[in-house]
Amino acid sequence: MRAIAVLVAVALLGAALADTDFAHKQQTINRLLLRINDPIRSSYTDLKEAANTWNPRDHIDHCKDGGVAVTKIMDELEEERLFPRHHWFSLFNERQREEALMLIDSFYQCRTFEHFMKNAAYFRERVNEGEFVYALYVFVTHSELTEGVVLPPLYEVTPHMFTNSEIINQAYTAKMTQTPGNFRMSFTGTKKNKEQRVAYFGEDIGINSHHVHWHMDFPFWWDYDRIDRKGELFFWAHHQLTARFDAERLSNHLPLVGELYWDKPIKDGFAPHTTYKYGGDFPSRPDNKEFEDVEGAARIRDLKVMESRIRDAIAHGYVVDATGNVIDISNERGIDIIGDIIESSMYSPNKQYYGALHNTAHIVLGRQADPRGKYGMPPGVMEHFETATRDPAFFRLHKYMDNIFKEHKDNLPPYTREELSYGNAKILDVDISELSTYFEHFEFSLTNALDGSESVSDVPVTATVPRLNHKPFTFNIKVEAASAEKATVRVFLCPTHDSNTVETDFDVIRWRCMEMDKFWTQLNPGKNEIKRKSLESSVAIPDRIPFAKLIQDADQAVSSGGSLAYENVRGCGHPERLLLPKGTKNGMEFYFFVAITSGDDAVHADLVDNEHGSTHGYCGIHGDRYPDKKPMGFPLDRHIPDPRDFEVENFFRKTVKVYHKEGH
Ligand code: CUO
Repeated sequence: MRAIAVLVAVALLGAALADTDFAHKQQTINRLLLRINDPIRSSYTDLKEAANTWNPRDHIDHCKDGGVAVTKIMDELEEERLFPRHHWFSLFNERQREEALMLIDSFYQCRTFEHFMKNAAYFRERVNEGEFVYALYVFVTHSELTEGVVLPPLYEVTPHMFTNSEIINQAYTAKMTQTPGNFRMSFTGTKKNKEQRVAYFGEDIGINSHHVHWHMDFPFWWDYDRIDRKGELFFWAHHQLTARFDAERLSNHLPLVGELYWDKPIKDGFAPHTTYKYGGDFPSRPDNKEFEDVEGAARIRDLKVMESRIRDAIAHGYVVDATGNVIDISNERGIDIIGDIIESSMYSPNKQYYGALHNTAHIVLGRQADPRGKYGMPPGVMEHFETATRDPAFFRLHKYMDNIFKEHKDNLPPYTREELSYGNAKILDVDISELSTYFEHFEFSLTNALDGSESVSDVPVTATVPRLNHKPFTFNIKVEAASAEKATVRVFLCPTHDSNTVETDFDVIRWRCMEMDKFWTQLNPGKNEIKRKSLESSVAIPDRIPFAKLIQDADQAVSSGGSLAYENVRGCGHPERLLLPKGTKNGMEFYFFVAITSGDDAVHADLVDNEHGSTHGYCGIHGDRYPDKKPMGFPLDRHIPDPRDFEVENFFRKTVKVYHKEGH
């Protein structure tokens, strides 16, 4: 996570800017996303003109596919078959997803940014806002035409999805009375609800942003090209979310999250206190709700069948593809296939047979308030990636799937001592600076939640949310090496106790470990000190750049003829400030576990000097292969029948405490 945004403003004296230089692209994306529910501002002349006078049908000769994709969506639009504007959008709604994908397809066929920009301006004013935002985010994330463009924080583009109805109501009042306002958001629930103690994690806007971006980097519907180890990343990113949630629970004296059972009531209810911009409140669910079939989506018994087919495949050690071929999964690549199957993604070898357990479960959980559609309720929080983690049932669902993945991992042979040892490195000690967490306040803009008018100026309206952070920390690994070699360093933090404060054995604990960092380093003969900062972690990203700052940077660069560049800004990445789980007053105990193995584990030759965007832990390297040849979670991903096998000189484990400081 080393490099943050770097703004370079170099005056290009007298040089006329091509309209597709980077600053112009950034400005265009900003403008397309500003006030998404309102028409494009008339002062944005290029875009406004395109929205009014450009007809995508007249320019199909510039499309890579001769206009097939754009014609398809234009036909649907003109025949009024598309969802209207001012209506909610959920990616899990099949028809809405189809429409969003048509839009993405049409963007993809543009050869130039200029062409894309005009088509985008045209559709922005005509298609459903949610579909447009989703399509634009996915396109900008993946397209070469928009390489380097930074997407504004989604919590400032569609604040309704990230904040409470109470705050939104206050914001509307502020706007109506033209009074600037800053409103304090509190987490949902009351002290009577124990789950409320960890709401700061599930409702954290950084976690929600990471999660929604993860699913934009790795969409389940993606079939443009092959994304490396996408199924395994689905397992790993969500396994880690679950492990991190569990650590937060332990720190708050709650038991580990229990898995969901289709035959048992959903223990925890949930009142989201969240409102759609259009479409009313998100539905609530009472405690102990029994699962019901969801009309038009799924029957509970079908979900059980999918689960048992997947468990059977794991027990057999193979899956059967759509044409009847047997695919061996009893190896380290098996997890990737099982990830594709469980989600399911387009890479699933047999969706017909194994179904889409995860995606269907999200819909089923999202609809339990109105399973027969009697009340015309909008989708639940589980039907949007940006809101799903708010519901405690999210973690129950993911624990349930995580246990299926674990079943597969536990069937694989444990790593042998030979596979774990690396003769060139002996870890002597690891020095770790103080580990402490605290709550702080964070302010973000709600301006885009409100209806605007070009004639009335905006009043500043913001929300302030409490959020967890930690003191920056460093660790220093002291290693003795025999020869000069490149090495792989993996660092994990694992809770040593469960909620009964009973120390459990390492084979149990390993599945609860949180990846802190992974990097490559050069070892020299003799004693080495490998120093690393929390800020450098390869699982995390820094705070997102505020929308207002992105607008200011781009406008300034365009008007001054300067250039603009941001380095290493990815939407996908665990928030750095949540790298450590919340500590306790007297210190919560963890193992700090370090494993050094050979540098041959590196997929790319330059990883010692180049971290390739530096959030590869949970998000891979964008557009490239995952950097580590070993399975994600190595060496803790497999069963450890004999703890002595882990006592190799290249591994090191130390007990540390994480403190929490109140009133920081
Ligand atoms: Cu991310 Cu269930 O996969 O939400």
